[in-house]
Amino acid sequence: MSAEQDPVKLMKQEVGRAAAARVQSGTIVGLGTGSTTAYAIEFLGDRIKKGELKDIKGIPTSFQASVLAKQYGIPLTTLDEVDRIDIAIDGADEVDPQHNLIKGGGAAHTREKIVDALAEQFIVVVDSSKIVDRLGSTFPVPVEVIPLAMTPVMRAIEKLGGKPELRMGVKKAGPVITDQGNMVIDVKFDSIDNPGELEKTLNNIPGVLENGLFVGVTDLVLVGEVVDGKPVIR
Ligand code: ABF
Repeated sequence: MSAEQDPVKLMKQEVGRAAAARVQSGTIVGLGTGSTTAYAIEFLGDRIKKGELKDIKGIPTSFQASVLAKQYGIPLTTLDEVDRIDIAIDGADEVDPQHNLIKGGGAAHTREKIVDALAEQFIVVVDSSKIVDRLGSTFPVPVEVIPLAMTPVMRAIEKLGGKPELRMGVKKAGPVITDQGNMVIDVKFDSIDNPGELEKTLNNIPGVLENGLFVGVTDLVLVGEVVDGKPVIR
């Protein structure tokens, strides 16, 4: 099957397109990370090229997002230069019924949280495999840690009942290093009863920069699904 016919790829494209269609001219746009958001960035670029979207500026949540934005002709700005973000589009690893999220599978959750939480409207783009009844059921909680604090942070997390694992890169040749030069621990919890409390508790451990629980920041979730071989957005 060619990539163009791959229904999962088509569905992610459609979710990205639906999110990009919500962006208006003259706005500041948070540009998320991951394969679904990459399509949204591509479609924003298409709309700019066609002349239907004018005077937008992007704020990337990762090096990956800034590279894609440049590739697709989206002018970039920084948080120092703007006083607002109108809309942000970003992916997620899990979405619960309250639209709380686990993010950070791409190790970009620290910058993602800064940008997504500042946005007037934060749109999450996912496929239906990301929808869960309870956060933590399929995905561990990513925690970005300043390297010198790795051991004490791991011990503190174990005391909280989590099982921390240092995230390794391709072929396990070394740890994944974030855009900020830090490392990521993936933490499995038996059960996350109160995601908001856990988000704060983890961030309170000295040496933790940010964790991947995003509680109370989502405004809209666009979910893609493949039904009878065709992409459907809900
Ligand atoms: C980023 O990319 C995340 O925080 C999440 O980890 C991931 C989702 O990627 P994809 O859309 O490829 O599943 O948004």
